[in-house]
Amino acid sequence: MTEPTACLSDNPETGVRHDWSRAEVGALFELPFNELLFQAQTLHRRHFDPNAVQISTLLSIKTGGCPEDCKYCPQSVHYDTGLEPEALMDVDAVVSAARRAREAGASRFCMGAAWRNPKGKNFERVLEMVGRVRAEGLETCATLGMLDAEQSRQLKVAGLDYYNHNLDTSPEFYGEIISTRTWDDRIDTLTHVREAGINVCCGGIVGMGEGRADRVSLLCELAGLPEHPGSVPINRLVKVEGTPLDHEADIDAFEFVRTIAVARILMPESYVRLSAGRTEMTDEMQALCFFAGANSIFYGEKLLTTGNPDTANDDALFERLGLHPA
Ligand code: SAM
Ligand code: DTB
Ligand code: SF4
Repeated sequence: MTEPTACLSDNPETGVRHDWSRAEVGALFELPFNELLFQAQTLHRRHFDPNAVQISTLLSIKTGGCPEDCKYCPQSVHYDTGLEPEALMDVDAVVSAARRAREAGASRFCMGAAWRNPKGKNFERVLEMVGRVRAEGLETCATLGMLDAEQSRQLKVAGLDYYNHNLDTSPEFYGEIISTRTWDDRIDTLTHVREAGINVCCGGIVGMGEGRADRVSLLCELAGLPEHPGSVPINRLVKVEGTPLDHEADIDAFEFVRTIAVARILMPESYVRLSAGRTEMTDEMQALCFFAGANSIFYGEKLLTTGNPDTANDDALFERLGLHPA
């Protein structure tokens, strides 16, 4: 039997490292499933209450019509998914939705816009939304596409707590998925956000036809950022008719759970969000993801444009597993 090259004893203090090699991370993926989950859960409970799950709610504040060509995305103008584009919402309507989310138990409200990057009057309206949502007592998060340094500073001043901008996949596989925005563009936005003092929410999507080596590489890149993202969303591809990835084969359920476990081990102080794709997962699979170290979800019946589990089902799942909101 070969010995794993990485284990908890490498990091007796906090387990936080930024120098994980592809070989080490590949070795974690290769561990027997029970061994991997045990390591992930052991590290998880050093840093978090193992029964607490952070609850975020998403709202699409500007839907569809996006000029980018991300092959997974129903909101791109490049694909005919039957989605009706909508203009940027009014501030009052967003604040009402945020209030409802808070009353339903969310601690963070995430506003998503299908833009390459925000501009002009629309950006000013988003700044107002951020301030008003924060005044409702919620943590604020936004995902608006690429940001420059000045926009990042303005969002910080307006009260933005988190900015979501994903690496999406490995640098090696990236060109198969997106051609209109480069990997380096994404790194630049993440730098601006971090330097403005906003917490970074950054993860990716699995199940897009990438190989395990790409999942290894994506997680190495995330853990290699100058600071580990405060939140790491792991999305399982939601296949939408009309997008080029509609007919992609499903990723194996255990491989998905392994991806969560490795994310937990590599970024032990980060919230790992079991993100898009829960509607297609069984309760049992989600329970395994929580055991593997996932400790955040999107709660509410819609993600941006696609479905998310019924809140009644999520409430029942929390009850059955003895989980509580963080
Ligand atoms: N337009 C902005 C951007 O991409 O920079 C923000 C919104 S975009 C929808 C946010 C993230 O949602 C994407 O980076 C991607 O990781 C995720 N996403 C989009 N469509 C998805 C799908 N069909 N399945 C899983 N995740 C998806
Ligand atoms: C993230 O990583 N996942 C969320 C959030 N960040 C913005 C979005 C998932 C979108 C799924 C497809 C849709 O509903 O349009
Ligand atoms: Fe546009 Fe974001 Fe969708 Fe890409 S993921 S097409 S940038 S909305």
